[in-house]
Amino acid sequence: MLEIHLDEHDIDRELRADVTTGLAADPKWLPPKWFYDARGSRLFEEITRLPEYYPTRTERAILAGHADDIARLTDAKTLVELGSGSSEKTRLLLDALLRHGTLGSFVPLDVSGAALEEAVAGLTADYPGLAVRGVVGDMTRHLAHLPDGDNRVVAFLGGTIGNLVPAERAEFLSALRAALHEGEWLLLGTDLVKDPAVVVPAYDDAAGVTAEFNRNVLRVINRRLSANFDVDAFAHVALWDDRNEWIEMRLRATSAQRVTIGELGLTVNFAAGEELRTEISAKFRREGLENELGRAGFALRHWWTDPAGLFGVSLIQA
Ligand code: AVJ
Repeated sequence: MLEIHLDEHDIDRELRADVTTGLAADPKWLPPKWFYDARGSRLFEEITRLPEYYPTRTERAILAGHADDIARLTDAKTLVELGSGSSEKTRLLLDALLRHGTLGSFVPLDVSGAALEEAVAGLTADYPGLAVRGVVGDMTRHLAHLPDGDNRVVAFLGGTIGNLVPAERAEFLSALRAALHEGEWLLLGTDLVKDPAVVVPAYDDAAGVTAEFNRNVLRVINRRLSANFDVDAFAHVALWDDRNEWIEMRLRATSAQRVTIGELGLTVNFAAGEELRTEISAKFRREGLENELGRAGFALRHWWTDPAGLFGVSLIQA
């Protein structure tokens, strides 16, 4: 079952607004959510299997080690997953929560109706007795539409919270806190600050998959807005911003480019060497995260990492 708070028309309007604003800005930027059409989602899946990209497998191992703790500590009746995508790691949690005996429903929320439909169908077949209800929505805007219940656990995994800049994060956490009752839970995955020699290759892999993923945003704009970006004239850039402690992905025009965006009646010029920012992926420290959570009215109750301290999973209470 799918509940839709966001349709193709809303998404189209949002894309037009983002492209209009971002390409007129100096420096130019585009929000990372536009990477994920069918091809972009496939490329991201491929990234998660790269030797350099540690976050996915590390988070999975942490969850595998603590899923039973999470079940025991929360007594979750409803599991909500934000940005669920393929819901693969979710199964670890569902299995543990069902073993524990409290779970009755699962609510994945994602912007992609197609991905969600597939996930819901698979989960409904594999978990008879579990009520699975997909919500098509934007996790930064549709938190108020989460189904009510008690003992809800909201999972936001993968480190995706790092795609938000600090002000957006504060706004997101406050909105989520407002949508929860006191005592309910947030299960949050955060990539951690570490040696740039480890983190940079995760965003600039030897096989060039991340470069293709990055350039995919230009293909999305070409297709959806009748634009004519010469995709191969943009080089992938991944750099560590030491002050902000985030990875920044950019696309650098390797020569001067004039791009027309047919649907917007817009022409955009890039100087040779000009960069377009396509993603930030912030890395966290426990203390900083605890402070941010506190300001939003949350308390960090449990903190789990892998032995090398690459990735953090925290269990947070409203
Ligand atoms: C899915 C947002 C967690 O920031 O690591 C992977 C996306 N970007 N490689 C991340 C991504 C480049 C990923 N998140």
